[in-house]
Amino acid sequence: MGPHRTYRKALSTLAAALLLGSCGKGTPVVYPELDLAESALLPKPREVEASLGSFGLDSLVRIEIGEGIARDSILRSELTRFLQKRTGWDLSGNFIPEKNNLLFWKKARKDRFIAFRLDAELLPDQPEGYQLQAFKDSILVTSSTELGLLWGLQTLKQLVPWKSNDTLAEFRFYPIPEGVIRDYPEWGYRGMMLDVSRHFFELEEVKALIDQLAFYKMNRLHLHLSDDQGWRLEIRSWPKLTEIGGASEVGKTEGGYYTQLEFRGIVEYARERGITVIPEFDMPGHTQAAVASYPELNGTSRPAVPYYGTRVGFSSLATRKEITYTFVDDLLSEVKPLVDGGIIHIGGDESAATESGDYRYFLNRIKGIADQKGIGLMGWEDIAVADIDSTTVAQYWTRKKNAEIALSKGARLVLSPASRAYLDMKYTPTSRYGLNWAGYIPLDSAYSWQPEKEFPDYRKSVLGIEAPLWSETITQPDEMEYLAFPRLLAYAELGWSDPGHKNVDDFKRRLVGIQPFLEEDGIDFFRSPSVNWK
Ligand code: TNX
Repeated sequence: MGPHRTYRKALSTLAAALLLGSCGKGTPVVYPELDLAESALLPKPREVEASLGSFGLDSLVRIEIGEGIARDSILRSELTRFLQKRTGWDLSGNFIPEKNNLLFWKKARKDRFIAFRLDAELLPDQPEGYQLQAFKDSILVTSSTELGLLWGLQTLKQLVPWKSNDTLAEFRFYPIPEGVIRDYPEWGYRGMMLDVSRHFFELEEVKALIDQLAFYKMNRLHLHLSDDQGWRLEIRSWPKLTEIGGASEVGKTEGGYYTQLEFRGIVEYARERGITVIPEFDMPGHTQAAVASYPELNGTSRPAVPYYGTRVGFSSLATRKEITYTFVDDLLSEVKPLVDGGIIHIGGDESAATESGDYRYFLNRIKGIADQKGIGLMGWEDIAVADIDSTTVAQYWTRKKNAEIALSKGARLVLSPASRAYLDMKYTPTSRYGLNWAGYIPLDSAYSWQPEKEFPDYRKSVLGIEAPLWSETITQPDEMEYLAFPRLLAYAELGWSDPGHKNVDDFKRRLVGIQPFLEEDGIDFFRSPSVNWK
């Protein structure tokens, strides 16, 4: 079938024709004909085959988390929590095999169940792919991986209607459209960055953001943990980083930091939900908070005092002093286990106060230390001038030339061009928050970005996309949400969906369908004027 598959139109949600089914006691029940292709799924799945009919989700449904699934408990708890929220039913006792809830198993439906199962044959080349089959009597979510099952769960959540059907049967049920979804992502790296340095965001606020990212199948959270205005992660061998550097933020309001235990909590919370956290420590520039904490690290003649403004490019580590490399070594040693040996981002952008030879020298020294520790580095595209290699990821944000140099050295790219992907750019000149140095990014132009067109041979050279949210102008969650939503959903779709299926009107239709989720979660999204919000 061609790229525009059978998205059947015209069948309204509660179609006129009804099918006959039966409830446990034999009373005839009619299940409505629903069209899966009309569902407001975001990001848009690859393939949807609608077959008219529905699965009736009721309080007696059995739920199975298949054998050998290590993420059993997160699948269970996420599903139970979600269904409780949506239906009011506590279905925690409905899981197979039966435990101590004999009462339920006496009544339980023999004819209907929801199952999550591993199947090595299912899209074996797509490590995040999954299939969701909805039949009259069962919903089967299958994947060759546990990640795939998590993404399948998010899709299932988006399929449960907001209201039960109270007219078609004597009991309450939620009809889920019948059909098959086969789905997998376009890119392996689908990220967002949050700058917690310019303004600090609390632990619970970051976790709430992780829930949002997971719901839209995004799988990377890059945390910008240090900059001129604040140092946000406890480093035990350099305690003043957070004692002094953790106290400041833009505008001189109260800063903050995460203890290693708290940060580890964020990493684990994210990982359970399919998201990898990438910690960034920006160096050798953007380091005023570090040098204010340890003046011996100061590489400029500027006083080593805290900074509360929003300028960039004035600070630098002392690139020719050995103490700086002791610092970097200690830092990487402490952070590596916190992210289970995953990628560490070392910034490297806008080091205008570092002489260019010193900049290269510094980066090459860091690269050596990282290699020796077996750490893969990521950095802003500026790092292309150093001796980077195929273990390095360069993040393209403004100069294509640099990104091309990085590629020529074997590095791979994550794409975040500021004029297309920066969540801190205002929507329009009247936006309440945000900057405009890279232009304005209304929702439609965010969605119209074509990351696959940025570099030739992109499947080899590009890992994916990331939408960074710098926090100079935002101090708390509602302000963060105003800039991030709804554009984040456009980036989620660019990261996941087939570019050949792209259609801005259809995207906006589905966005309106998703609106109740945003409202339920209290997300203060910007009412982009081009969308017919409810
Ligand atoms: C540029 S993007 C920066 C940040 C600012 C941002 C504001 C990048 C690598 N550096 O320091 O916060 O612009 O949009």
